[in-house]
Amino acid sequence: MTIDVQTVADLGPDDRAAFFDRDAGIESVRGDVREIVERVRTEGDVAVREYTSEFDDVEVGNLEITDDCERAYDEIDDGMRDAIERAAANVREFHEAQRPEDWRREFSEGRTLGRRFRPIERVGVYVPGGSAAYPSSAIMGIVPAVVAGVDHVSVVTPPADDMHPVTLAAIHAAGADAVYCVGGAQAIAGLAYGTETITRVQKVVGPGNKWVTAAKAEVRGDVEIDFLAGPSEVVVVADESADPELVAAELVAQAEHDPNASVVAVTDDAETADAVAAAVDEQADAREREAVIRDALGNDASGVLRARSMSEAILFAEEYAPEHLSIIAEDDESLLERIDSAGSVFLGPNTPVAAGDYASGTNHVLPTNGGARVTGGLAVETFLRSTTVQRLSETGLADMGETITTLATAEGLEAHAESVRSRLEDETSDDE
Ligand code: HSO
Ligand code: ZN
Repeated sequence: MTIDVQTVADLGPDDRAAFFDRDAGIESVRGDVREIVERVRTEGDVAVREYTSEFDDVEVGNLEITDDCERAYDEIDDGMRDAIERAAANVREFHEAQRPEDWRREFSEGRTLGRRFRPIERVGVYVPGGSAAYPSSAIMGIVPAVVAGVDHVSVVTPPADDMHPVTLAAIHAAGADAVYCVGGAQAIAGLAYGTETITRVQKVVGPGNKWVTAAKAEVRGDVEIDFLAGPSEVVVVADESADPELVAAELVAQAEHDPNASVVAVTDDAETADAVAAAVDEQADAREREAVIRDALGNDASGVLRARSMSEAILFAEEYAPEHLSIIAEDDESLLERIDSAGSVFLGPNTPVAAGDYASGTNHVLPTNGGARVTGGLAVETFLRSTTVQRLSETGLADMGETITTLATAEGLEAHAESVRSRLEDETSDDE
């Protein structure tokens, strides 16, 4: 298969929509998911076990596997433990730098306002398992919660006859408090509503397949969620200075995640576009997950594109609002200035997306399907709630008295106005 280079300017409205309105594919399972969620909500562990047997083909003994994670951590080889610890340390360090400080400030005389931040008490993290076991996602989901100071971090991860030891070890290293071997929609429902075994949480986060994502959409409202994180996406914006092999490597890497992954290269240079298309084809051939990669490359939201200018290329990336944006171009910082919508940005030829996927320290749980237009990825703030605090002095209140009473009267809320007036009157009589 050879990959055709398309021209941005020639894309019709339907082609553009295919790039910009990517479908997370959750519609197809919505009905089934609703039923699973409802049964877990009303029947608890019995339903969890039944679905686990049906979908994962595993008869689980203990649903809780917290101790198994500690054991796996002790038993994996030293090199693996070091890799987990190093990645977790970098993620911890970057997230600690995000922790907001409580603050107060006097905005005008006698009017002091501030914000304080407190962790959510109980959160649930979904850690994907099965054929795509992701120890890295355990670190990305759990560490920010721990850094935020969450009291109880529950983790759910799909069961298997042989649970992936590195995933279990990473869950332990990241600092989970309780771990349950349950996956899919039944796991999300268990966290959202609680069962005899699973502690009910206040917020559910983490990436998953379409069942997990549809279940998060279903329980939203009864429990907080982070956002809907679907199949991986990358847009690489490249100019003629970029090495086509590196650009292609970025596309092929994210394509190997999922047949529904979306991967795009966009460049103003015709030769670069042709070379990237050829390199993608060649590299895909050499990869073990070639079939997955080829499916992803064939998606309507994937492709190698030629723009008339870098300006057009960067506008395309902005409109795409990708999960990952890589800029490999001479003027990368000024191109970045024109980007508002991207989950995570990777600048320069030495910054592969895989660095952020595993170990540089940024979070890899990021909004897909255009979610970057309205939200960022998992962060310490995801696990915090904020409270505002104020104190007014007599002068501070007097200064605003008329403003408040005027507006309160306009709203027909005389008692509001009175609660202010009575204080101001007290103050006048005190002064006399
Ligand atoms: N690129 C994925 C995260 C990941 N990559 C995990 C490797 N392992 C997020 O879109
Ligand atoms: Zn990845």
